[in-house]
Amino acid sequence: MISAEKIPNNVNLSSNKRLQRALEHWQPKYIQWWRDMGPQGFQDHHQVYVRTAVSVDPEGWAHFEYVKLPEYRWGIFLADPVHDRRIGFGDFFGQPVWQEVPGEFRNQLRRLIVTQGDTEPASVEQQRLLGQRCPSLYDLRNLFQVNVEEGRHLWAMVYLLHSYFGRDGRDEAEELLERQSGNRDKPRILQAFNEPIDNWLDFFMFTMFTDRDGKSQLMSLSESSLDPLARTTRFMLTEEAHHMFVGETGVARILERTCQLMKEAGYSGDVRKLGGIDLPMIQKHLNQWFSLSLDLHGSEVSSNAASYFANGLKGRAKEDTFGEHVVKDAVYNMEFFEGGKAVTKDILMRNAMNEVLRDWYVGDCAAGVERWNRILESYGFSERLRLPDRKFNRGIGMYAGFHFDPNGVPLSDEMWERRKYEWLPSAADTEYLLSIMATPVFEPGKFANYIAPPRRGINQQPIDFEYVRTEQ
Ligand code: BYC
Ligand code: FE
Ligand code: FE
Repeated sequence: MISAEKIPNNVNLSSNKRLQRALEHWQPKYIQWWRDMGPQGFQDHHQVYVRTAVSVDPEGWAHFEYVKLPEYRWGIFLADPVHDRRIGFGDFFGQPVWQEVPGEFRNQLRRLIVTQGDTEPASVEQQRLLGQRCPSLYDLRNLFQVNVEEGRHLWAMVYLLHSYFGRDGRDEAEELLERQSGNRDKPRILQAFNEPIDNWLDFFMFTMFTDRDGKSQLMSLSESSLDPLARTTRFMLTEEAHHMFVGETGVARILERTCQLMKEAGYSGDVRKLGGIDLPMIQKHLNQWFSLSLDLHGSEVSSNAASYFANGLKGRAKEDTFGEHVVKDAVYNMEFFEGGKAVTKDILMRNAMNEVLRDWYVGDCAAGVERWNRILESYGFSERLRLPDRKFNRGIGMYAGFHFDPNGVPLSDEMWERRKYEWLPSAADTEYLLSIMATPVFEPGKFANYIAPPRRGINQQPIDFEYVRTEQ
């Protein structure tokens, strides 16, 4: 009983001694990783008001309390099983879902789970220095909430690796703690997770756009025929909503403050002179994280994606809203860039599954940008934020070898080199952001000059609540 308590769970861990032992063996390594690579300077002397998942009950799955971060109770929670659940897409449509991993799909599934798992600790590593530059205690708490939950998402994937992939799975679980974001020799698997996030504008854009890739990928994995994978990702989505809330409202609050400063600065005034973040700067960071997150959806034409779909490993977001689920002969009318111009061709839909998911993702992002633009509108400004063209700044897929401006107009290499910092953050931009974030704000209810307070606090607490307490 006491032992089972070590790892909170709803998978009856205490009845599977082997698994329990394996996970308890991994746990201290995880804690060591958290101490080394997690939030710097906020390990032993701070109590953080965070929510902890304690069940999967939609009414009361979490509870709030002060904890020291290394003592957070990272647990394993799978959404409740669906009675008589059937495979929802691909070649095995209609058959019962799998409770074990079929031998023929073992490698593919392992790879998907490892790739998903790798992103979770990566993001914690990327964000480890942000606490020392926080704009408020409210934001500091939100950062740590996101961090501990990404840690829990790693636990979710490690549970699957240990439970279903034997020796290989255990080895993979170790390696998930060994790769490091941005490390030259042992980088994280996907590129966006090797980029630094050293200022809060990057953090908010990351949680808006990159956590939203988490949402789209988790939605497609939650359709999986491997039932434990579907159930664990379904529960992860519950937590993901808060991460995107942090990003969307974080940028919204910066925008609001920028609007106030624009009014104050007058028509030809300079927001930076007032210590704020100007609109072009916000747009550049949007461009950066949106394009990096488009890359996370993989190549437009992908035989990997076709095979994941055919085998029932990874479906479309909201698969049950589609009319047809086998998708054998259907085609996708795709734009290609050939000889310097756009041509469209039909390709088999199964090969276009990355693009189908990207379409869903772009729509979800566009709705968020619309909500931001309402702030500019309410202040009477005619400027608007916008998503850059999909071809802009791509490192993966068919546009990777070319250059385009945010309108999708092709550019020569030379032109790109000359102009790229009109659209992406330059070293000078980063330096400016770091300069206005150099002094952290730790006083309850106070906010850095470049960001407006939130509308309300967390868990019905007041805005000036002491979300993070320092121990003397
Ligand atoms: N960077 O057919 P292709 C989250 C590789 S975020 C580097 O295009 P595929 C979170 C690819 O591996 C969600 N390499 O790709 C957010 C392949 O390599 P090989 C994470 C890349 O396989 C915030 C080659 O290029 N979850 O949860 O169809 C905070 C060509 O492959 C990239 C998942 O990703 C890249 N961006 O699709 C915390 C779900 N893209 O075979 C957490 C699981 C591709 O030539 N992963 N490559 O060696 C997948 O479903 C797929 O692996 C991908 C790639 C969609 C990512
Ligand atoms: Fe996550
Ligand atoms: Fe997340």
